Amino acid sequence: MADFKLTKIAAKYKIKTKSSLSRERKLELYHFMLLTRALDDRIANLYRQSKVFGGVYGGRGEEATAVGATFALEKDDVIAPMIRNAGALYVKGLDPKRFLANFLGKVTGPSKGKDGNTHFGDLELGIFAPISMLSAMIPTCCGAAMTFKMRGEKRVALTWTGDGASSLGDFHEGINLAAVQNLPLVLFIQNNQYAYSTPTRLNCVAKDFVDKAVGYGIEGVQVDGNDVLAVYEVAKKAIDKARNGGGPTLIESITMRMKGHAEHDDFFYVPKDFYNEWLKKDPIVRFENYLHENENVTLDEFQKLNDKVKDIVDEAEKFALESPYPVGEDAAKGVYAD
Ligand SMILES: Cc1ncc(C[n+]2csc(CCOP(=O)(O)OP(=O)(O)O)c2C)c(N)n1
Repeated sequence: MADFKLTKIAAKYKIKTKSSLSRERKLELYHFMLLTRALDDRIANLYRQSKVFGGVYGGRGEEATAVGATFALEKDDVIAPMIRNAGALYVKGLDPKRFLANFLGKVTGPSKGKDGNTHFGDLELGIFAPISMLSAMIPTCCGAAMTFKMRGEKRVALTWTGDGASSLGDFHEGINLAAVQNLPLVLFIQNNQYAYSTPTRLNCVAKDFVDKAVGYGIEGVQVDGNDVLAVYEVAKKAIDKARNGGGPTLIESITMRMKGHAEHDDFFYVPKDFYNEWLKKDPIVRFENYLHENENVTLDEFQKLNDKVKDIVDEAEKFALESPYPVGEDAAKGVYAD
């Protein structure tokens, strides 16, 4: 079915970033952003059918920040994603089937049906499971980065924190430790304009979140978080620097959470005009315009890429729905080291 339509955008929203990536790699970026959004939407539907255990925290509008950053990593690098960064998991190689199965509490999910939502990891893929306490993954990543440094391994740890979470103690302790130890850490502040219902102006009086880097004597960079190529390029630079002994970088990625904090939150506190302005900067639509105009991606090609994602999501949903729930006897297994 040919239903793909290119939404034209105003000149001021067009992506003008110079990119070192090939056409093929750019199409991979597009694939991962589409996949992230399609899975987010599917999970939200399953939530409304009462098939999901726990809450559903999506990343609509923030796909470029997670996907662009992770795309710049090497296989042996590690990430600690937060609730808005599902796209990072797919880039790292997590099978969407396992992701959906986890939400449905099935044994085939990474936490084997013992935890709902996004609190899972996969150490073989280099993914640390999120600790629910906001910003706690920063010191955790410092630990990994320090290990890499002590072993003389050229590996990097990358994590994200929210604008709200950048006011917490672990953020400051973690960034300071990374700075004084010159650790191979890349830290994103994902400024999505809100911490639950609290707008950024009620959270921090610094003009820009990136200014927090100055206080710790490390490099800080600000990036348009809805331009996937820009996110990739700044991440790549920071990652290369970290890998070669140059120490940590703080990157503020400016984006917008285009839904409520979670599916139960109807978002009433976000002014309509503000939301509508961000809608024009949708990272997927902007990238589609870029690909069409700069890489000659045809509507037919877009259609095929969208169909492919739909097939992956349909298959993942079928797999998750058909997978069994865990049995009672297994409740205590895997809780501690066997
Ligand atoms: C230490 C701590 N306090 C409160 C919470 C509850 N909580 C979870 S997400 C959230 C909002 C976080 O906002 P932000 O850091 O800006 O990230 P965003 O949700 O916008 O991505 C809160 C208050 C928590 N998980 N940990």
